[in-house]
Amino acid sequence: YYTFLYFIISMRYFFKLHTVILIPKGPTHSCMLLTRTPYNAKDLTSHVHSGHLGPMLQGYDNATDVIVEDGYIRVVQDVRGKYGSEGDYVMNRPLHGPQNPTPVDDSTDTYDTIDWLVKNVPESNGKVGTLGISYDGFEPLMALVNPHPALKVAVPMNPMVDGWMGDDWFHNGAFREQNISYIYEQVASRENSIKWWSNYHDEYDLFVQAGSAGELGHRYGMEQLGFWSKMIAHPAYDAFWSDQALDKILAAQPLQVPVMLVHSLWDAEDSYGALAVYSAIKPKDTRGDMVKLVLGPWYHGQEIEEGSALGVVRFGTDTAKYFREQVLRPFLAQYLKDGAPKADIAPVTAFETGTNQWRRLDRWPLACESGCPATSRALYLQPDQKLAFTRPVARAGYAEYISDPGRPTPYRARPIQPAGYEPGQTWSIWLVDDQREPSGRTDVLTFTTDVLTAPVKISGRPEVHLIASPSGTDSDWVVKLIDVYPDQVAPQAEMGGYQLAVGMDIMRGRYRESFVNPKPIEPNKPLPYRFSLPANNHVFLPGHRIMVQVQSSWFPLYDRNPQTYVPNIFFAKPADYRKATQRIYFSSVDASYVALPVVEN
Ligand code: PG9
Repeated sequence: YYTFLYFIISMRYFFKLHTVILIPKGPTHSCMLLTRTPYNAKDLTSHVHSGHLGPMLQGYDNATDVIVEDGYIRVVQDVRGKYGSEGDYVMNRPLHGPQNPTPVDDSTDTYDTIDWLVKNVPESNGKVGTLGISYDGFEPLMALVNPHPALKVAVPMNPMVDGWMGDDWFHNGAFREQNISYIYEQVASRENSIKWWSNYHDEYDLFVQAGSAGELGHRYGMEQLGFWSKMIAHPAYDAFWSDQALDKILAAQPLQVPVMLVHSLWDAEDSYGALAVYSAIKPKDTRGDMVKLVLGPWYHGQEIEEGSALGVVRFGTDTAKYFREQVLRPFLAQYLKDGAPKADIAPVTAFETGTNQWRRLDRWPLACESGCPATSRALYLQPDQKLAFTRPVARAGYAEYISDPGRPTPYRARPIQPAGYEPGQTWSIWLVDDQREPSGRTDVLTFTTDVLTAPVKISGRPEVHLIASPSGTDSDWVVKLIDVYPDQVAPQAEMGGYQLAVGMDIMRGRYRESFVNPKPIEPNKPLPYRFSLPANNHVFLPGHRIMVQVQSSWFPLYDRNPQTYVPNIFFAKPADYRKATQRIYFSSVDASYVALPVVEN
């Protein structure tokens, strides 16, 4: 049974933040687990009206089994400007500084909240941990800037870290336009009461009919929304974005609070953030026990749900339950529960897909990721749609396809659902859609190895090295690394021939030389394009094949590149959108390849 308390906690400068505090009845001297959220604290803590915390906490952000069974005091707070909290709302409010001239941000609000909690919740033992997923994972990272002394541990899960580079708003400069509805609802009203609407069942049609993403926003009056206006004014990676990049911010901060970063290997929303922060702060962990990393075979946030499968991909055990009980629970207890033992947790706890084993690693990545010596196995595109670990020998070779912005390549089978979590929506698992759907398209190139006779184990971020030429003056390049199952998979027939993407990403060609200063592309000239794919901890098993797909649109998750250079694609005009002939080169002179972070046994 729990006491249900609502509090309005006064922040500096007299704003009050609505805070729900659930305290175990009976003797306590418990530690407090804090989540700060823009997604309605009341909703997150009153799932069902009962005196039992478990049912109340079901859902987003709550590792309910750990919270309830370990008797934590659960604190969930609306961030400034959302739902019950006063003040103005700013999406991922930047730290006080060039992007936020006000004296408050989520770091100061968290500090003030913790200060109030330890002074006003006598049932607590004075220790506070913070955890959260996604936007709520951004908050524990903000708390690490000038942390309150009572903050003893932080668990950012699938955190939003760099919205332009690889999290929710862009990937390498290509705009994730299906998130436009999220921006609309999240920013237009305090309680998300103004709902996005569309008269298209297939989101593909909604976005094609509108033209540019900026035009669509205009039709919905989104210039009234501060965040949207800033976003469309900053299409490149200028200071507006780089000043907010939390990996860069935390790289410049002292490491004062133990952190467990949690990453999902098939995260359709924030595939960049956790590992970027890990790379930034791990070097500061001189003791070697302050920064932990977990990589699970999950979709975005699946670590607090059921984890024995991800779509059709089965793992044999409930990987999420294992994480919560064997990793998260002892880690939190070590820092929050008086007298708890040191947790026996490896620096990196990583699930190895393919072999379906948890691995205790001493570092991440296991293999070289970028600018590697020959040990990083280059998988070369070859003539005749082949792929091999040997460099092409022919002095000339390329394949080409027509990229037509009027008929952009769908990122999944149509009708395209909204990118959301409403009943029936499968957005969360689209990364494991069968890639046979696109592999048969004439606007998608496919390259495949022979059947593997030995396992190929990769652990890190593969790096794409394309030599490519568009016939236009701008272009997007999408590359997918795919595990092709054998034609017959006895225990699971539906996996026969399945093309499972283990990593996919996009690069907007105008940024090939600089993310800050975009440039037109010289048409029909073979040029290099280099970008990383999301991280893998995967074994391509014998009997499988490895596939690489290449295409030039990924729609409507990403807005269309008009394929003619314009100053700002958000304002591209209909006449700017033109077909182009795309060439991918694979010769001894111009060799395209994917550098795999191979772990040699
Ligand atoms: N990272 C999630 C999200 C943010 C922005 C747009 C769409 C999704 C989330 O916080 O849930």
